[in-house]
Amino acid sequence: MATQQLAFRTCPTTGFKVHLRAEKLIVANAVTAVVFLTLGGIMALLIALTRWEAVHLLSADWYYRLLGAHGMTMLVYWIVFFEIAGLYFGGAVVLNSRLPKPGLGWLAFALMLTGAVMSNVMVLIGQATVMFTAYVPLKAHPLYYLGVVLFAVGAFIAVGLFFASLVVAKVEKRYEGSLPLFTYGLMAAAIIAVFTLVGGVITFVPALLWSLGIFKLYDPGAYRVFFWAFGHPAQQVNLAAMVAIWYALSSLMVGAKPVNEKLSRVAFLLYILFINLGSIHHLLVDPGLHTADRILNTSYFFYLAVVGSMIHAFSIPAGIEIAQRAKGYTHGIFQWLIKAPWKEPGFSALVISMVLFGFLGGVTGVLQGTMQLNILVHNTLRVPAHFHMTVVAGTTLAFMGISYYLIPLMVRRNLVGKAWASVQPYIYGGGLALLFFGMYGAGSLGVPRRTWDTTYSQSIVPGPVFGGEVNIFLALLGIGAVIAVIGGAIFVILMVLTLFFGKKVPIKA
Ligand code: HEM
Ligand SMILES: [Cu+2]
Repeated sequence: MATQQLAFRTCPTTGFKVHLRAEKLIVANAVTAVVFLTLGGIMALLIALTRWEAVHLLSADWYYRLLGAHGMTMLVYWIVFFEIAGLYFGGAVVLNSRLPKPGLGWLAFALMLTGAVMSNVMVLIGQATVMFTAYVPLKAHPLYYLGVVLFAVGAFIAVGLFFASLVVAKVEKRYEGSLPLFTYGLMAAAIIAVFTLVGGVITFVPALLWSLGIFKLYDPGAYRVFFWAFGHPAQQVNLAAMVAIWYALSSLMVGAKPVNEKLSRVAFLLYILFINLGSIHHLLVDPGLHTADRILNTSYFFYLAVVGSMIHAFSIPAGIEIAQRAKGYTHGIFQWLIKAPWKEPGFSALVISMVLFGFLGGVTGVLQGTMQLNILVHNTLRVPAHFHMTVVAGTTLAFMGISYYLIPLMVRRNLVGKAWASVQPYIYGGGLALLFFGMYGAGSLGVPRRTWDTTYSQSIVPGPVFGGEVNIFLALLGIGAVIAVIGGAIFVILMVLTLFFGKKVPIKA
């Protein structure tokens, strides 16, 4: 039968029945994600080389434009396009089922792409220099907000399609028992995505009307509350998707099983139930909220979600250890670890992602999320230090790790440049760790984030504000960024080479 008439093919590697119309959507979303990752990476390099005082590359105008564009391109466009690809994969392919109404998937894709391009163009032409958070009263061109809203609506449709695919798989009896843990984790991410996207619309529609002049006032305090109803859970979508991928990679790489699958599922449930409580950690310096709310929330309640992460943090390494020991690597305490497949990019990406996320991202997040410390470090470089360990070293690296397996499967070509792939996570992770220490050190000395002029050479503050030691940290930031960008570029190049030149895998019905 000709390829066009086939509805499904059988994947020769995994045995999955792959719905071909879902496959096309997965490839389109994943490729678009990688394009945004590339753009975001170029912007990252330019802004990092500006923060490195000795280089101080960009003009102030371009630094602020690219800062905002980098934040949106990476944290929203790269991540969400990839997640949508992942949702279609987890909802249709992993369940040996189909994606209902693929046409809606293309509508979602078109809305998301239009929105992303529209908002980024507005930033690049200098009509929306509002940075990632677009805090009111900073005002952007109406098309910027419209772009963000279109993107959110598109993503909403895609998430709806994922839920529909779960229903179809259940009704058509494509799997037995409960959902596989990977898909279950993605479902948790998708549930969180629903209220995230609603939050996005509540934030940005009024901003659009305000920018159009229809609303005369948009209260900055209210905006911040709305914004973080979107911005905080958005990170938990990434968190849940990342953890789902951790489980998938640990199983793919060494055949690990969760030690107690029910407990792992409960941990995902904790995310859904309690993650929103964490939103207040973004508002700790806001005068509008009562101190009691802020302290009670961030010093007590939000740990309930942290408990979820702690469960995964013990469960996954334990699963790996058990699987390795079962293979006979029982000598001493660490033979199981030494004999792990360190050259397999999926494994190294998994471990580096877990270590950097947990020890640097998680720990700094829990610390800086307390009222007392937050008052000191708010708006310093310690904040981006923290979140580059969560969404970059954690989520982005995990996404890269699974891409080495998922993208070749979906484009039906063999991965090109395996040797490069096996060093890539180390380069990317190593660069990011340096970036972290640079940002963290400078931030601890009080250097603000989001400033072009660290030396205050142009400001009314007389004399140097910081001692020379901050320059060491800012240099570390710059050097780490260069290394991380090289690591990111290797990933992108391998994906592009695979897409165009990878050895073709013949299609089987
Ligand atoms: C090679 C990788 C990367 C490097 C070197 C890098 C570097 C930087 C630098 C230097 C800043 C500016 C800090 C400041 O001056 O305030 C920044 C901001 C930011 N980055 Fe990255 N970054 C990278 C990847 C990513 C990724 C993958 C994401 C998201 C998934 C991300 C999300 C953000 C966000 C949200 C901001 C804040 C934007 C704002 O303040 O408006 N970055 N990054
Ligand atoms: Cu948050």
